[in-house]
Amino acid sequence: MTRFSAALLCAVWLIACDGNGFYVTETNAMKYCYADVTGDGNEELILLTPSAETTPYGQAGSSLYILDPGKDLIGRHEIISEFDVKDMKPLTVMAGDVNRDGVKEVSLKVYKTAEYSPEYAQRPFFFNVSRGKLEAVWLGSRLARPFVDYALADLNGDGYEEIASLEMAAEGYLLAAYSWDSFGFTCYAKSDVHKNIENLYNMESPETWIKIALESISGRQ
Ligand SMILES: [Ca+2]
Ligand SMILES: [Ca+2]
Ligand SMILES: [Ca+2]
Repeated sequence: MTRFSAALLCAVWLIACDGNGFYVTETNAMKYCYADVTGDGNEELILLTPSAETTPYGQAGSSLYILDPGKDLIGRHEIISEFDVKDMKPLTVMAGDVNRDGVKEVSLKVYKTAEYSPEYAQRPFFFNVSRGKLEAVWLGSRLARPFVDYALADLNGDGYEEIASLEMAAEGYLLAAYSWDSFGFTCYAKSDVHKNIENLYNMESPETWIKIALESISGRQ
């Protein structure tokens, strides 16, 4: 490495992490959301940076940052916590208080194997980051069926988030709703099976939870 390229690399590194700050750019913000995950009443910016690895479901993330939200996404943000999550191959990040304890969990949709399920698959993981550590709340090996995607949304209007998932059934697709039951999630509602996803999105007079589920799954960045 020449002295010039070493200096350039150093300068780029300094811009990305000056002191306790992280500089968000259009390329390092792979997936992000805003939520109060520290339990102090103020929202944080929760951001996944990209890794070099891709999966059948798209690019996998590298680091999970909990950042001071600042004014804009692009720019320097104070780092509250930083976690290396690349081994779990996270595909996206979201947040919600799924276990109803007053603190929002960070959920990573990951692409990995599980202890009793050795094939690679999308799996829903939940963590508490409010104590500056990545504390596992629930590392799900699966939902009731293989899923296309899931979102966190208040499906029943009680102020806490449930899991809304778009799942594959033998004859098509369905939506399912899961709520926390102190050890994990229980499926408490599901839609009819629709032959294709378009039919599911265009179903006539859907129930309220289905409407919210469809909006939250389709509205995720
Ligand atoms: Ca907070
Ligand atoms: Ca919680
Ligand atoms: Ca709820």
